[in-house]
Amino acid sequence: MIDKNSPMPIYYQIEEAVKEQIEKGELKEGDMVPSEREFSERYQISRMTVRQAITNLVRDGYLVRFIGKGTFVARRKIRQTLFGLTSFTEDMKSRGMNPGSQLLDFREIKAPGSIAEKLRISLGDPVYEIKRVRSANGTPMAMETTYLSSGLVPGLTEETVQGSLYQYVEEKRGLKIHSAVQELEASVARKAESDILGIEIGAPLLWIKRFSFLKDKTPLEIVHSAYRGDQYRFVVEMQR
Ligand code: 16G
Repeated sequence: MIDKNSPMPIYYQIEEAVKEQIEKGELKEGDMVPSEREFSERYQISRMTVRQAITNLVRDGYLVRFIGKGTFVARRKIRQTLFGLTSFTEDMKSRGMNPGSQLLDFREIKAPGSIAEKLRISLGDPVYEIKRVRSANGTPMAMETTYLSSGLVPGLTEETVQGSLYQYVEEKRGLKIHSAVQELEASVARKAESDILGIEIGAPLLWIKRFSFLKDKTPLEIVHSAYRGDQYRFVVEMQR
């Protein structure tokens, strides 16, 4: 499994081997992985190298470490397909998980240029700015900042946005959410995201921007979100 002559660093080879074992089901959720000492003896490599690999696998969400107990295979990441336009609440419920929203900030502001342009409203028109931490069974998964025109979706309250925004838009406002464009970009957590999401500074994040539209192409929302890289895997299906 380890090729000491490979240009790939040894810690990287160990990481790949462990990920492959998890992928193949040879290592299952909750299984204990060998200790640093066992790894280093088995492959005749330094414990420093093993530690580096394990630390990276923990940071990336493949393994979890329990002090005094050992290191175990983590729960599989949430596989989020990008074929349908769903809400966070729907996504979590469809997995039998309990969705949560912690409100960090909720206010009505005058739309700055960039937001006004995307929502196709006038500069300074009122928009809601909503900052929420989204959680699944109590674990923070993502933080989201949402902009919606209050002209289009009036009557939002702190209480509403602690539930499902999409449900409010569709059921209470009678608007039909139709389509969205989404951009994904890799990043790492800085201090603010690490505090809010309960992850380490430098842990992997996926920044997602979603622009969603109603059937007549009226822009509905702009959402900037940071998803935890150790919890999520996004799946896209393509056809040729
Ligand atoms: C998802 C959407 C977000 C939408 C939210 C509504 C992504 C990247 N984002 O989190 O754009 O505002 O769902 O969820 O998927 P809610 O109806 O539970 O409030």
